Formats: sequence, C-alpha cells, structure tokens
Amino acid sequence: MSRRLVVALSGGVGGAKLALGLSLILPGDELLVVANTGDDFEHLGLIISPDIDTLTYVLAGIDNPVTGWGRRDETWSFMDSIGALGGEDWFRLGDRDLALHVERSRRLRLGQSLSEVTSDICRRLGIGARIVPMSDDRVRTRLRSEAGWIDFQDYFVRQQCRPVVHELAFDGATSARPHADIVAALRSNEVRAVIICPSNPFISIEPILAMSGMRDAIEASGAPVVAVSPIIGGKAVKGPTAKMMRELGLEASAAGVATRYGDLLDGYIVDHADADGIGDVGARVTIARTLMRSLPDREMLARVTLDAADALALLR
Ligand code: FO1
Repeated sequence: MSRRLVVALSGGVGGAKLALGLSLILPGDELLVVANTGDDFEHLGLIISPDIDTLTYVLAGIDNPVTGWGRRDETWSFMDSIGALGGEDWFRLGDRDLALHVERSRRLRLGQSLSEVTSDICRRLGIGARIVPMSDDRVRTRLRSEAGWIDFQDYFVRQQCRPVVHELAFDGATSARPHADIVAALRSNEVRAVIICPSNPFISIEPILAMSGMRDAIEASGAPVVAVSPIIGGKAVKGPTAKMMRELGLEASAAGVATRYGDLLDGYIVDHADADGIGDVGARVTIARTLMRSLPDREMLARVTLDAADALALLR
C-alpha cells in the first residue's frame, strides 16, 4: 500500500489557513482534516460548530477574508433585529452564516450526526477534502478564570479573551470517541503524514489529543507527525495563545508549544524569527516563513510541511 493520506488536525483561523494550503496541493481524497469541536456551543437555540464552519468556508473559498471566520459578502439584518429586540448579539451571526446553523441544528435534532451533516454540507459546497469532526460525541472546552469556570465562546468572544486563565478543561473528552473515520484512517497504514496545523495548541489541538485513544492512534499510524508553530517572534499571529501560555505559567514561545505536544512530534516548522532560540525540542526543526498572508504563502507552507514529513519518513 502506498502512504498517500495526509491527516491534518485543525481549529480556529490559523489552522484553516494551512488546511487550505494542503487542499491546494493534494487531491481531495488524500486530505482528511480533523476539526476541533471543543469550541462548539448552543446559542440562540442553535447548535454552533465554529471550527468546522471556519474550515468549511475557507476550503469552499467563501470565508470572510478579514475576520477569517464566518462568510464573505455577508448581511447582518438578523443581528440588527435580534439586538433591537434585546436578544444576544455579541456572537456575530451573518444572515448567510445563520442559514447553516439553522439547517445543521434542524438535522441534528432529527438525529443525524455532526459528521453526517458536515459531510453533506461539504459536498454541497464542492469541497474535495474530507472535513471530519474530531468526534460525534460532545466535547466542550471550558476555562477557569478568577470568576470561576466559563464556556469557551463566552471567554473568547463575549469577554474578548480578557479573563486570566488558570486552568483549561475539555468536558467530555475522556468519554468522547474519536470519529471512526479518523481512527480507521490512522490505523490504515496509508497515512503519509499527520500535520498539526498552526492553531492555538490549548483551545484547538489539545481537545483533539485529549480524547481517549487519539494519541495512540496517531502513534500507531506509523506516519511522521509534523506541527507548525502558531507562535512567530514570541507572539501569536492571532488570538490568545501567547497570553494563555503566560497565564498558564508556560514559556510563550515556539519552543514552549513544541514542549506542550511532548514526544508526539517528529518534526516542527518554526519561523525565521524564532530560529535562534529554538534549541532542542525533541523534533527535527525546519526553519521557514510561517506567516501566511497570501494564497501562495499557504501553499508554500503546506509544501514545506509535507516535505519535512516526507524527509522524516525516509529516516524510518
Ligand atoms: N469570533 C469572534 O471573535 N467574534 C465573533 O463575533 C465570532 C462569531 C462567529 C460566528 C460563527 C463562527 O463560525 C465563528 C465565529 N467566531 C467569532 C470565531 C469563533 O469564536 C471561533 O471559535 C474562533 O475562531 C476560535 O476557534
């Protein structure tokens, strides 16, 4: 069997950028993107899966290029009206985006699984790669701040990441079953590489790794595991990664993230800005430009990451 399948773990806006780069250089049947669902929540009576939607919109080319989440060419009549009625308008749902949440919620309430709904929506949007929720079971990221435990979107959006984070929890992760398609792919001996996208390690990747059996399945794949640092020049490109690391008492650096992934990593892609101090992170370091501004940037970083994985595979 030839090892042709790339499995990418992704959450948030940064992860979706690399997932897009990978989708530009790989045939659809050679890319399986594992979507974090720890950010999911119920809001306005809707079941919302932000990281699935960010991946879906980005891979379908209909994402909002400014925010990275939600859709482009949006209108906001629903948000204006719900605000005028005294409803909750802190989580911005555009009119087009809203349709997806309404339709997904309807199907889930009919008993369809999150992965079935995701697969059908991807098909309808013409996405070739597979986007698979990390699990069809419920996992919820929660954060302990001064004011006690808060839900992820409340922290991230409503409170704009202001609270100081003392602890993270991924409710349901230990009982949630990694999606069968993911486990089957990892155990198929056909995996070329497992890529950990430049997402926030705590809120986007750890919920995936926290599920029982996930790390074992990745190890069992026999494929090189390569992560792309989400930190450039000691700072997160977007979001609260560096702030969280400081608050959790961790070194807010590219090396600090690699340490967090522990012995899972075989390769680590680090930006030039962090090349000097990277030291020994227990993985083979590749220095590259990791800031993705343009489509060619996304494609180039995807190539660099896959080349690093292929080089590691030759050493096995
Ligand atoms: N992030 C924000 O910072 N503000 C928002 O109003 C917001 C709305 C939103 C709506 C749909 C969606 O799929 C994502 C949305 N996000 C928003 C991003 C969301 O908070 C994600 O969880 C983050 O991208 C981190 O993964």
